Amino acid sequence: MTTRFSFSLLATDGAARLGRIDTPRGQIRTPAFMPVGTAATVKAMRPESVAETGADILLGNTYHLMLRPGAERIARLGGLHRFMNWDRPILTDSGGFQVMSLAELRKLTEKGVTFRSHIDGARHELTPERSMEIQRLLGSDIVMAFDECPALPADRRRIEESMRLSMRWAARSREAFGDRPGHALFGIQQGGLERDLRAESAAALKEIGFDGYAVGGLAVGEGQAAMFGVLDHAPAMLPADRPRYLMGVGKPDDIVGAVKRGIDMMDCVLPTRSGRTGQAFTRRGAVNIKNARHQEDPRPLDADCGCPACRDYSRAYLHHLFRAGEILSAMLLTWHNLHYFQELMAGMREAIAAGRFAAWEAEFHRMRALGDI
Ligand code: PRF
Ligand code: ZN
Repeated sequence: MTTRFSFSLLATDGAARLGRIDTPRGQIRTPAFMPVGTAATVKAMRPESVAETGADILLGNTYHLMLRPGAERIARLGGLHRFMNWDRPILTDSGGFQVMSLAELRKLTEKGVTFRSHIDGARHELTPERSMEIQRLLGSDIVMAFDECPALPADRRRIEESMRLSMRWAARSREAFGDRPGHALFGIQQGGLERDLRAESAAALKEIGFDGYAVGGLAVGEGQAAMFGVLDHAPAMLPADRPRYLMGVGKPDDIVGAVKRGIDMMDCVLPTRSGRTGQAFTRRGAVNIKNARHQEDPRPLDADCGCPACRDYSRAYLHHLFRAGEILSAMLLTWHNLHYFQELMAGMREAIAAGRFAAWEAEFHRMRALGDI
């Protein structure tokens, strides 16, 4: 192994951070946005196209891959990178969050969680130990600790008990992960909107010791103001010399607000899922391509975007493809959205490097206020 996993903090501007993660599979420029490749594919995109949008790292899911096609099968086929033909870093989520949102007949105990598959109803069990084993079989570069995340609103008692269970699971995750040079294990802070529980969780994770730290348990129904309220203090509770990852976030303005508050990594299905439902993100806000106002518009989606959808096609054509239910519609809009999210990250990285984040953010909000074309 030539490179071990390491994080370098290159510049700061207020709480915003510019950094670089080095892994044996390549560098991750931070702040980073990770496209979601749930089922060993970023839906509607070939992996080389995902790389062309500027992504350094993808997210994969323990839950989906253990059910189909199975972690042992992927391992026999050479691991997830080879299976899906993506040779750059992959971060995998640990499964607990997806079990709670997708699986049926869930049963939570100290040991872990048992559930029935949402695909065929088969019984399965996930524990911290099994989650670490699955993520190792997949060949994940950044492994997430096994946690539990209650939906909000929830009462304080429930948040507190769940957070403490997640911290015991974090210690078991650390133990089961062992020492794997070149691979990283991230702990996940929980604690809902409660500042003292967030602090208790951060202290527990730091005591165990991780290669990076995620802020979990947000974007689960609390709204942006409450989420930013937590992000005003939670990132600073985590070690400054490790990457900080905000899980499952978010819309462009959520991402900008999170980076402003000291977050280095994020993931979300929004650019890919929206690409399949006709929603495109541009500097002037969201555009719904199925709207009749686009049906004879010869202009591109965004004249300043260099992606294939904007470079080679009109709004009228994209509208037609969507209305006709054509597969190319999902392909082009997903490409555009991923390109937009990566440009957003690149813009923030440049602004932090130049010490101009506040001005960049003002311009970001000014453009959105103008509205579409
Ligand atoms: N934990 C894990 N995955 C997650 C979350 C979490 O809290 C969230 C919350 N936004 C998204 N994905 N393991
Ligand atoms: Zn575009």
